[in-house]
Amino acid sequence: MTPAAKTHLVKSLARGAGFDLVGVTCADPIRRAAYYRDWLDAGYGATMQYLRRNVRLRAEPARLLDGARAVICVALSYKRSDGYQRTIRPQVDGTLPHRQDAGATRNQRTVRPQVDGTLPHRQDAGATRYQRTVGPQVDLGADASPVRPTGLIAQYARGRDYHLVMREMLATLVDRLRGQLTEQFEARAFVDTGPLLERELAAAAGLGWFGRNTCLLNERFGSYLFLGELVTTLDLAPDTPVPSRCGTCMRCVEACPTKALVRPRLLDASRCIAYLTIEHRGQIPAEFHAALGDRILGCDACQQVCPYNARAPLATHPELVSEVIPARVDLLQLLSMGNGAYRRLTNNTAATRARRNIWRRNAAIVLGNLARADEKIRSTLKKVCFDADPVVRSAAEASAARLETSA
Ligand code: B12
Ligand code: SF4
Ligand code: SF4
Repeated sequence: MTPAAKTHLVKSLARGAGFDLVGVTCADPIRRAAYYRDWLDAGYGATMQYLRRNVRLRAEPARLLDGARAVICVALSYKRSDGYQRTIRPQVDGTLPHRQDAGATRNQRTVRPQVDGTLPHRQDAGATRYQRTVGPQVDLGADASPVRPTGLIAQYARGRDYHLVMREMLATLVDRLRGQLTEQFEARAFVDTGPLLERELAAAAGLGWFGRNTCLLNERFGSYLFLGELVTTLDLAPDTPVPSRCGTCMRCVEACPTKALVRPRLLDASRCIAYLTIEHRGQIPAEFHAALGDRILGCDACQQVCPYNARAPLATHPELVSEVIPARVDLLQLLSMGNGAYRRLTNNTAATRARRNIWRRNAAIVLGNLARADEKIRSTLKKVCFDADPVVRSAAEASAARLETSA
């Protein structure tokens, strides 16, 4: 069978296995790997030490499998009905955002890219940093009573764990390929956890382009896409990358609540709410508390405003769209949750990445953002000021103090 015919078969089987997008790139060394190293050296990877491991493997996917020739890249949509908002969610209590908050939606077109193509150092990036002191006030939930405040969970974490779902789908794809091809081949599957530059590979395979929020963005499916790969010994015909179609749009950069997008396509993870609420294990610096708003785990702000996500169809994979974790979770319950409740809440979801006390830390911070806090909330927070976990304790202390000053 010719490489073109095999590639055709791979694509039709991948679609049959349920993937929304599939493309092929060769397993050659990655051209822009130096960008990744510079990004880490500039400090944008924050405390994510695992990104520093296997840097060479990330740059050379062929090292992941003897005789590797191609990488089959797949994507699966996880877009939910709250995947698009023209502007970042209005405050439900009817108050206007503080002036500092309004700054979050200001046009950043004046942030000049560095013409020499080098990355600004984190300290330099501070020049464009956003000094937020007062943040959005937390939605008490449309149907919730004022004493049951809730916090928001990012879309990617709500369904069944995409690592499990997509690895199973990739295994099905390999089985079907073995059933149809007479030649022997090897294939190794990756979804998120392997030492690969997944966006880079997906872009090379023509699945989409890098949005200004750094996400891989497809013209039809938008950016709520999980990525996965099969590194394989099969000889396949590579696809061609697609050009960027962001045009003059800057909505994602403008919408970022913490100005983590230092400039288009450059993310300072140490400022990103997804990093702060999931990956970061210590105390969240006070300068970000208000900007968290009501976000408990992850952040979708820079995707929610993307016009391509307005048009994209809703995800159809039943396990990814299932609400294993609801969109909004009761903050007081989170704060008091024990190990059993934590397991019941997060089992089989990608949200297990954040341990129980990380969830509790985040809930404590979000409670401090409440526009109105009754006595129950204040007394619960005060109790948590004596928590055994120093990080949870300090988050509760900061929030109790904020509620005191806003009373
Ligand atoms: C570390 C990590 C994070 C970090 C850092 C994110 C980041 N932007 O780097 C944090 C914790 C902040 C994070 C957050 C999220 N993540 Co994450 N994350 C990863 C992980 C494990 C590594 C990414 C990485 O290497 N970053 C380092 C930077 C330098 O690399 P990069 O962003 O891939 O950039 C490459 C290209 O963008 C390109 N490039 C960058 N700039 C420029 C500029 C020009 C001019 C050009 C031409 C190219 C170019 O070169 C880079 C190096 O190859 C990947 C899985 C993987 N192994 O790839 C998932 C991954 C990127 N994350 C994913 C998701 C879903 C998220 C969240 C949406 C989750 C959430 N809702 O909270 C957010 C999105 C935040 C955002 N705006 O990016 C998906 C993204 C899918 C997609 N459509 O892009 C991935 C691919 C996991 C998966 N398998 O699906 N994540
Ligand atoms: S995920 Fe949130 S904090 Fe991170 S870059 Fe996007 S909007 Fe900013
Ligand atoms: S919001 Fe605009 S700039 Fe950002 S990724 Fe979408 S199209 Fe590109």
